[in-house]
Amino acid sequence: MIVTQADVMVTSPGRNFVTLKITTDDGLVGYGDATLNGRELAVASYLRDHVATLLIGRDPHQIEDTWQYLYRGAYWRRGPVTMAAIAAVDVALWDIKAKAAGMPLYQLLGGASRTGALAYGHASGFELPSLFDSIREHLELGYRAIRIQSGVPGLDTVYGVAKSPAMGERYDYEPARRSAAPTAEQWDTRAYLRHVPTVFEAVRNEFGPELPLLHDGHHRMTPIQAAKLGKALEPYDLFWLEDCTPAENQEALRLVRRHTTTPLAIGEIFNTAFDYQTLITEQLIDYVRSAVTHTGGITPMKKLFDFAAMYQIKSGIHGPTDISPVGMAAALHLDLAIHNFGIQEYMRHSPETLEVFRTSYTFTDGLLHPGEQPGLGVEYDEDVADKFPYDPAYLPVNRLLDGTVHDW
Ligand code: EZ4
Ligand code: CO
Repeated sequence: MIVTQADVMVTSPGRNFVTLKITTDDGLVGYGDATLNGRELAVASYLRDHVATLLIGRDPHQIEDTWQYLYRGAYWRRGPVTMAAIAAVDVALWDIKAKAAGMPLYQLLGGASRTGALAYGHASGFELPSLFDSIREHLELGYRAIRIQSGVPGLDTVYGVAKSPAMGERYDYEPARRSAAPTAEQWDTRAYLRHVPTVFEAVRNEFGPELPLLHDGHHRMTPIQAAKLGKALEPYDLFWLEDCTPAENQEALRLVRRHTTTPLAIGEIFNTAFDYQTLITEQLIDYVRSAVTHTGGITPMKKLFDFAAMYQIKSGIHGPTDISPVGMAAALHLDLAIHNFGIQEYMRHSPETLEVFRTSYTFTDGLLHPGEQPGLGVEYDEDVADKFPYDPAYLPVNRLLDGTVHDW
């Protein structure tokens, strides 16, 4: 079998997605997600202009060799654009291999280690009543674990919080906004640190001690601020505190870890195992947050999780709606197969997105399952996709109240 065609497809059913389609002379087709929110066309160009022709004539079964060829062969290693492009190729080849084997992909990764993958959803509200409503909605949908993001007194816009959920706005479809330039959000870390523990106290009082609760700090704290928050949240028994600091400085986590037993999750903006080296070997985190789509695909993610397992660190694969259903399916096959699964983020895609991407994964009683279709189990409808042309969208930027740009 050889690769005969590699097409890069961009569609925008409510938000932008980049998908690689690899076709073989046997007529098998594999899909890979190459979506990098807010910088989509850079990955599309990387694939179209620099990778597609290299794939033609290759044996699609040689996944490891193709991965190394693209990673080492580029000479310029790592980085989100390169690693998203390589991920798309890797996942598309795994899709083809599993289809050729007539098995769902998880079978090729070692088979199922569990009946389903525990998912967490995103509840949010500017005030406690709307936050409580959002939590109840998620419980009704079957979620057994919930991320909590709340407004902060004095701030008009806050990461992770739907502005008008009563108007039917779901935070899930955000935050890439369709505008010629990024929108601006505000931030005040001290106000946030004063407020968040009161929110978790109220949520625990209302919903009891059992429900696993998560929170995303979104890279906004210094190490000592993160340590303080982790400590303040200990009475509320979080499942994890995510991205408490901008963790490209891995050493920062030593200070946080010294001060708190709140479990820590990091890595949605990382793109290789090297980004985790200190964090894993020094056991500074509890959950690896990488997305399959942004970390080079299934091949390196399996290695990364096996490495993490030696230190009792678990998975918490990134699953926002800017990961396409193809990237989501790839995550679910890994979730089912690896031993050190922790939790899977699941925000649910919009109906328009699910018209383009026909998925066979399921969400039942709070657990996700990739389904039993051969391959990834996702089909891409090109006719529907063509109805939704690319539409530029940016993530917001964040400014402190005095105008200083802060981490978003
Ligand atoms: O803001 O993927 O934990 N989830 C997140 C996400 C990120 C988006 C950015 O594109 O932090 O919602
Ligand atoms: Co996050």
